[in-house]
Amino acid sequence: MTPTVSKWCLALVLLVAGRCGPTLAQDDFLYGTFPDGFIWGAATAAYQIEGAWNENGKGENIWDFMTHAYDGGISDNSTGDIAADSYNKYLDDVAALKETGVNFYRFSISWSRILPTGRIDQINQDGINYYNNVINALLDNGITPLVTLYHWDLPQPLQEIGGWLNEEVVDIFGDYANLAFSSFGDRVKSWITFNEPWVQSVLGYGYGGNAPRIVGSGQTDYIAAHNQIKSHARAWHIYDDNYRATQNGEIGITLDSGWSEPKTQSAADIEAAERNMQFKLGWFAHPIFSVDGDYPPVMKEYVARHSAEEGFPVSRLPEFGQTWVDYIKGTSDFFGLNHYTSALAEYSVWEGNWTSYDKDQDVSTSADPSWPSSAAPWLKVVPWGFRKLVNWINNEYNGVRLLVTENGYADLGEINDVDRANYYTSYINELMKAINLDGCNIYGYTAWSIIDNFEWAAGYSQKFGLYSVDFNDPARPRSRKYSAQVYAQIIADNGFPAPAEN
Ligand code: GBH
Repeated sequence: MTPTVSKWCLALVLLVAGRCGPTLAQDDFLYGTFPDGFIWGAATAAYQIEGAWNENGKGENIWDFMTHAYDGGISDNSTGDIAADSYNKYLDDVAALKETGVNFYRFSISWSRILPTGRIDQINQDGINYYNNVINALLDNGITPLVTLYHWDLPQPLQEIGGWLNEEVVDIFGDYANLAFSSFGDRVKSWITFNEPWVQSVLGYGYGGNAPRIVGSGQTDYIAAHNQIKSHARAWHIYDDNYRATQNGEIGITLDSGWSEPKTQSAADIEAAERNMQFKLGWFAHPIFSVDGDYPPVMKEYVARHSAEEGFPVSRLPEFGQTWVDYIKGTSDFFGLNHYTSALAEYSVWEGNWTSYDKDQDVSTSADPSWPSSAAPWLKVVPWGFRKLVNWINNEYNGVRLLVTENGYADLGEINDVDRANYYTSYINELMKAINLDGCNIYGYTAWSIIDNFEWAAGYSQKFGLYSVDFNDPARPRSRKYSAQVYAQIIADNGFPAPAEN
């Protein structure tokens, strides 16, 4: 017996040393596979792909309105009027997904397509039919639908009553969610309420680069976020109360976050990086995923102090009150994470008598000049930041079940997209380290995006697709890129098995 036992012990020691030991440097590639049952997907969003902006009863939304304005605010003056024409060509998208071998497809419903005014009293049956067709085509091809209710495309009539600044929209969103659950929930078992409420709040209602282009950083962004968090909780409770028992699905939220690395090892920079994480991710995650609920204490403290210094009678950060804190806490069955890049964070006091979300943090962020860039200036390639981020989330929110709902790379549209393929390989490898070496509770990964699409304020100037779309051809043909082959191989292998020794 003894020799057998020691042989196993030795094997175990070697295994542990080889995997966790100091021999694995930060950027070293790790061979291995993901746990059995790990799920793989690819994503899109309605406004970015569908086109058909006013066809068959669809109403106008805030992106239609913004891009049609005299100064539409899009870098190449484009719109999503036609985009990839997925309203007509969704079967091509399903074929691409099938060829890639994904388990699931994450797409969003255009609120205005099924409720042209945003409100429940006028249902557009053609819109319902369209999503039924998409869902049924996916299921026929063995692909599970993962549906986002809100990916930034608020119906314009709701903007006219203030959009996310108006608390009435909380119940109106609840009605929309209810319609989606009752129409599609017999087949859709995974729901995401909001995609990246940070972006909707900070860019849409703070700095104003995204629709609805409201400028009021440090004020209106906080209010827009507040009402989106309440709306999320409202939809979760509607599902939990009325659908969960019969439909047996799950419902969560998708939050975006980069990783904030301290610029130096000074205590001030280490604290600044942590504070930056709490202001970005904690702002939305703490109310929903923490034990106590509510906004992060450090965020409440900093916004209150800055508000007082600026002469505001009360903090610019709204308060939930205990009833809402309790109503919001615990309202996500999984943690959806969108991640692309990292930043260096340092302590920095912003002088001046104006309000801003960034100023409230006493932090400045920058990119390390050694980090490779992409065609999107904000997107630097920092694979190790992904591993640190998911570890931070795992620690902060008690091993929460995490699904990566977006990750991807921008270029100018090459078919032989080696940089994108390398990005996917290195980022997915870091994710595997977080699971296999660090024990993070992560059950799936989603590539952004299956096809090239309308990249918001960057229009069609930046491409994220695994498949290219020819936007100059009315037929919008799709072609497979090199990265799609690489991603398909990772999926087929469930990771990166060591090459056979011979
Ligand atoms: C995601 O946002 C979106 O969910 C998706 O729709 C989008 O296509 C994809 O990423 C790729 O961008 O130009 O300096 O103002 C990711 C988070 C936050 C990244 C806003 C771009 C703009 C930075 N995004 N950020 S800046």
